[in-house]
Amino acid sequence: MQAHALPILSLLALTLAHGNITSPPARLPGPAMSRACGAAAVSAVQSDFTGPLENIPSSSSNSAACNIFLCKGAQFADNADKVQTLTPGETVNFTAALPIPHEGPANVSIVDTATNSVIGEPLLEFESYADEKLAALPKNNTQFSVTIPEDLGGKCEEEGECVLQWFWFGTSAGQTYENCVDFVVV
Ligand SMILES: *[C@@H]1O[C@H](CO)[C@@H](O)[C@H](O)[C@H]1NC(C)=O
Ligand SMILES: *[C@@H]1O[C@H](CO)[C@@H](O)[C@H](O)[C@H]1NC(C)=O
Ligand SMILES: *[C@@H]1O[C@H](CO)[C@@H](O)[C@H](O)[C@H]1NC(C)=O
Ligand SMILES: *[C@@H]1O[C@H](CO)[C@@H](O)[C@H](O)[C@H]1NC(C)=O
Ligand SMILES: [Cu+2]
Repeated sequence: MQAHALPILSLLALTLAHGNITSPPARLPGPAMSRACGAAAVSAVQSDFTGPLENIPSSSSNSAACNIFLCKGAQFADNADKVQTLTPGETVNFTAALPIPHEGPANVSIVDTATNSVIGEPLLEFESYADEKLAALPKNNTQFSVTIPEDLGGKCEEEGECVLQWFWFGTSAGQTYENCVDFVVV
């Protein structure tokens, strides 16, 4: 019995994939997230990088340092090597993987990480994203681009201040997905 438990769990982990951003490089968990959110939260993300926020144990925690609903709990300190340098008006191409789609709304926005607030309007919005009832997903679900606004009001000039956050909510699944790309404008 015992001997079989591990392979079965591994198989489940492989089949429970849902979706994530694969380019540009998005924030991943690391030691700073472990300190802020706990090692169990990091393990949960690492067990399936495409899993929803609801699978991360500290999503109900009130720890001030950890907000799973901002960048999936991933911290700038663990990702300082991934900052994209962008210019106003620049187009940024994204690729996403959606191994298990769940229909619902999605968007990409610039988020001020200090306040977890959206700067300006969403850069891209899907009323209906990742619709598993379609024979094939539209290409724009996994390959899309956003344009950096001309005027960010002086924000997003310091590393860690702003992220491009991909957000997707699978309505019937009740599952939320987020990934954040750190960037600065020059
Ligand atoms: C996305 O998922 C892939 C496959 O599990 C993983 O290699 C990659 O690190 C993940 N990226 C993010 C930002 O979650
Ligand atoms: C972004 O995608 C567009 C359309 O597919 C392509 O023409 C453009 O070269 C891409 N830009 C970069 C920087 O890869
Ligand atoms: C993105 O979509 C979600 C789900 O509809 C919504 O809660 C959120 O407010 C949207 N973000 C923005 C910036 O509109
Ligand atoms: C994505 O593509 C579909 C199918 O072509 C289209 O109906 C939809 O408006 C597009 N969505 C966005 C946000 O570009
Ligand atoms: Cu899912």
